[in-house]
Amino acid sequence: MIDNISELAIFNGKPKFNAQLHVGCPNIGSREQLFDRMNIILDRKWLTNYGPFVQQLEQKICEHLNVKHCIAMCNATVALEIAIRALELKGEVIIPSFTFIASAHALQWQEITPVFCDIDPQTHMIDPEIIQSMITPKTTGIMGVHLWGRPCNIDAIVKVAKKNNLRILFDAAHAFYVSYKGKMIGNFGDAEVLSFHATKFFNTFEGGAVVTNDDMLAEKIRLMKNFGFTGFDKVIYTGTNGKMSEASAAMGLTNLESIDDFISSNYSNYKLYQKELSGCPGLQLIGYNEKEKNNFHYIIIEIDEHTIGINRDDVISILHAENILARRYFYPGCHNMEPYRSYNPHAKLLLPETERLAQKVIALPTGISISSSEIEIICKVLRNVVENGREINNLLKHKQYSQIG
Ligand code: T4K
Repeated sequence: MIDNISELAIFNGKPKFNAQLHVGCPNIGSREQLFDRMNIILDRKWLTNYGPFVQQLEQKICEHLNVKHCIAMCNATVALEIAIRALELKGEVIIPSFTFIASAHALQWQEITPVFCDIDPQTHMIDPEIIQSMITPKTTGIMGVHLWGRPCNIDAIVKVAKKNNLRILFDAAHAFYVSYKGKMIGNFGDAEVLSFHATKFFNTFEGGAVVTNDDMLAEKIRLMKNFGFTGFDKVIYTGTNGKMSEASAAMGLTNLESIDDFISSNYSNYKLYQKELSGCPGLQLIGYNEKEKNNFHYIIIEIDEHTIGINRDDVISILHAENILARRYFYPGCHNMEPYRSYNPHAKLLLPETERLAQKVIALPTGISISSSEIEIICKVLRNVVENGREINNLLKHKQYSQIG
């Protein structure tokens, strides 16, 4: 066995890291500021129900995104559900299958059928050219997903929506602090939904928000996230509990103060990955459009099994053995998960690009807690895999055989 290969932990070498490196390790701002705010919350004994910190956070997000309304919520899944209901979506809504399951479930939860549309393999996002062919008399809307902190092809989606009189909701869970043609995400479609989950670029522990420039829609969403109350004892809509707590808002206000640091760490991580992985045949790092604002929070590579000689899942196993907990987001695609798989077992026939991409993608660790030297080591392992893919593949097969034997 050549030296580089025998070094790999999957062949009983020593793992490159003692502690696990996660994709989605939270970005956390000043602890002091957070603890000060937590003390203020405890002193004023106002813990939730649209408290002062939630109001401040909403205002600051509006300023950052230059959008009229921000309605903070307990998470993005509930924010999606409420936005869907407020927009009166019904019947069928067209969405990509290549997304986190929450995008589809937020519709299905309300008995709306998510109709899965294939993606553009270049952008990984919904292909607007295909949307038209998925529209039926039952279609009421399109939900685009700004995947990996990159905006989807908004202009083309707006065009097809206008032509067919459909509403547009964007799942912008990944796209806080990102721009499209110079305008911040948050200003497009009828509404956009942000996620502030722990694993996101900007977190409030758990959290999310609907952002919109539509006054009436914002008012309706605000009522719906608070059970439909308009005042003491008066309820005018079916509502739910989508409220963000003061503790989450305290985390949000604190993290907002460090947002430039988060971006600059993510940016240098991205540039380092780009440098270290350049010229690796069969391994492609997905780039950012640096003319726009980006949060640089997603380091996404595609593995071409035929060039490297080893498949994506084996690459993941090799990385995991080194304690690099890379993820194969968003495998296997929503259409291959329940209940969607049972509802439409043949959906994959219309989703060839989604099927292909779901076998190729790997998300790598980034964020403020990862160091340059750690990134260099991750890339060294990946280069080793690329250079020796076929040999490693043979050895892995041999290992599997001998284990079975
Ligand atoms: N739309 C899209 C496109 C989304 O990606 C998401 C969420 C949503 C909608 C819904 O947003 P929320 O309702 O969640 O606000 C994670 C997150 O839980 C989920 O928020 C996120 N997308 C998704 C992409 O990733 P899992 O099932 O992969 O989580 P888990 O527990 O495996 O954690 C991911 C990694 O992060 C692990 O390697 C561990 C690490 N981690 C996680 C947590 C919670 C930490 O290091 N610290 C932590 O506190 O879904």
